[in-house]
Amino acid sequence: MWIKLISPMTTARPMDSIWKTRMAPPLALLVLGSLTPDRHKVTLEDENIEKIRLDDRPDLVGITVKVDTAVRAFEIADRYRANGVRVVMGGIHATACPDDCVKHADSVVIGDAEEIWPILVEDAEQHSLKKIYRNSGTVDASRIPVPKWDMLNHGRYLFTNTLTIGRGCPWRCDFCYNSSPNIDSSYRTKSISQILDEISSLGTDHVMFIDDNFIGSPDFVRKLLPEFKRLGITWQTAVSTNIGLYDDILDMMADSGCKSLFIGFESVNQKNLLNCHKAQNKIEGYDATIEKIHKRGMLVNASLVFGFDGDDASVFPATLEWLVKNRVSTMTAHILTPYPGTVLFRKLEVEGRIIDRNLKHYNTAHAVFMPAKMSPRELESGYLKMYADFYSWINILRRLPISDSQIMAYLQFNLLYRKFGKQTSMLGSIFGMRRLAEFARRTSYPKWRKRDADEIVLLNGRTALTSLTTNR
Ligand code: B12
Ligand code: SF4
Repeated sequence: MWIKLISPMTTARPMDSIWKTRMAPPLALLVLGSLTPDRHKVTLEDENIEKIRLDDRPDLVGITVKVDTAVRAFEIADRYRANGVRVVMGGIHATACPDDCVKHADSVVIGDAEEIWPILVEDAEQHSLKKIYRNSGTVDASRIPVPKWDMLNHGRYLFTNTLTIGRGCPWRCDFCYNSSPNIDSSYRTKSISQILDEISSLGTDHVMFIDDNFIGSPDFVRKLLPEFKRLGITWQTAVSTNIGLYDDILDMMADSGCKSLFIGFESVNQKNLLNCHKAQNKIEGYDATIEKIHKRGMLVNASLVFGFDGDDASVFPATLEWLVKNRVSTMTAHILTPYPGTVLFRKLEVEGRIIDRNLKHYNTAHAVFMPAKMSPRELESGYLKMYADFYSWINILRRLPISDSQIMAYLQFNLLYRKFGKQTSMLGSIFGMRRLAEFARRTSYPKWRKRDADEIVLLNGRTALTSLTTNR
């Protein structure tokens, strides 16, 4: 069979450039590529980097669906099905809201693909697809394969060095997709050798861990980090705010090449955090946590959410002041968004506060619900002003890192990615995103270089060559 996998167009926010939409490939589809038996041909089209064909006739189309891409995913699916091509949907939104997707697909996969995809492909071959596929239990992380990286046009993406050390998160915040009943967010890690093999398959010593929460198991991380040190990699990841409780892990992170941490602070109002069941975030510890990270030479990317019931218009200047005071390097702001399926969605639905059901607007740049203490317009304009103020010249200067070693990475993110992102990303289209990313890494992290397969095998000293030859 010919199986075509599709990633539909992301709905960019007003401040996003193509750096964002071409940031990284859809890892899920590369995983599906690896899970597909060799006798089938698998191809990938990502609408974020290329115009996709809709008039071809694969035997099966697989679409990954996120909330902001759902509308486009349905259009693509309807076109194919009108031509008699069978369509399967999976991914976060398909899992949280299978009933919406099933109207546009022959089959919907609920949850991880590792157990189901080989069964589904066989059913497709036998022309006996079922409407819904669901895992028999939590999928063990040992089943997660090395993604099939050779399906990609690497030059079109900013980063092709993404991986996870596991799946899930120990917490269940009301606004997060992890609070949806269909999402199996139980925290699981891959084995250390699986992770090292996956790092090897990337062919670089700068890697980005895109886990929900890298410190989901502090004990596991304590065993893993010495291996990173041995490999000599440079890396980045996302952690929850309780990282501030683990001085030893912070030491090990810095020592093993970690350069920056993305952290969901979400709000500087404790009541907001308690109301959305994000009780692990303790505001009184925020400043000390940031200081501990900075002292160890790592940057902080703060993720913030605006529009909680405790937020009035004063939340914007108060949060800005806190960010600048703590010299937070980068900020990703979001308007609180009730992803369908989450606890937050159900709460706002019951209260009759959902005012916009166009899922294209669920990209965290729109007020799709009625805020408690602001008008939707005030929330949207406060959010936009927050970006403008945080990335103003004066605040970029006021937030300059204390350590010289962080300055290049700081300026690149603040100026080239955020402030002048629309202009600089055009260079990426001309010269290739990957080349510019390599330039950025060389200047930010002087020790960075590409590694060839043999060198990585020597470093890893185990089964890496197998992964490289079979998966690249
Ligand atoms: C990396 C990442 C990004 C990257 C790269 C995105 C890309 N090209 O894929 C960047 C930074 C660009 C990004 C951007 C955004 N992101 Co994002 N992102 C993630 C993150 C952290 C990891 C995704 C990932 O690759 N996971 C690893 C893969 C292997 O897991 P997976 O996708 O779940 O796939 C498995 C199954 O779901 C299933 N599956 C998936 N697709 C398919 C398809 C078929 C056919 C089948 C059978 C199975 C299947 O099989 C896979 C293997 O088991 C997730 C959080 C998360 N843990 O998922 C958020 C997440 C997906 N992002 C989210 C959001 C909201 C966004 C933005 C809108 C944010 C913004 N304000 O701009 C944008 C735009 C999203 C978009 N359309 O791509 C939300 C989506 C919520 C929702 N209900 O859909 C998430 C869940 C974060 C969150 N906690 O809220 N994101
Ligand atoms: S800590 Fe982060 S990833 Fe985990 S449930 Fe909360 S918001 Fe989601």
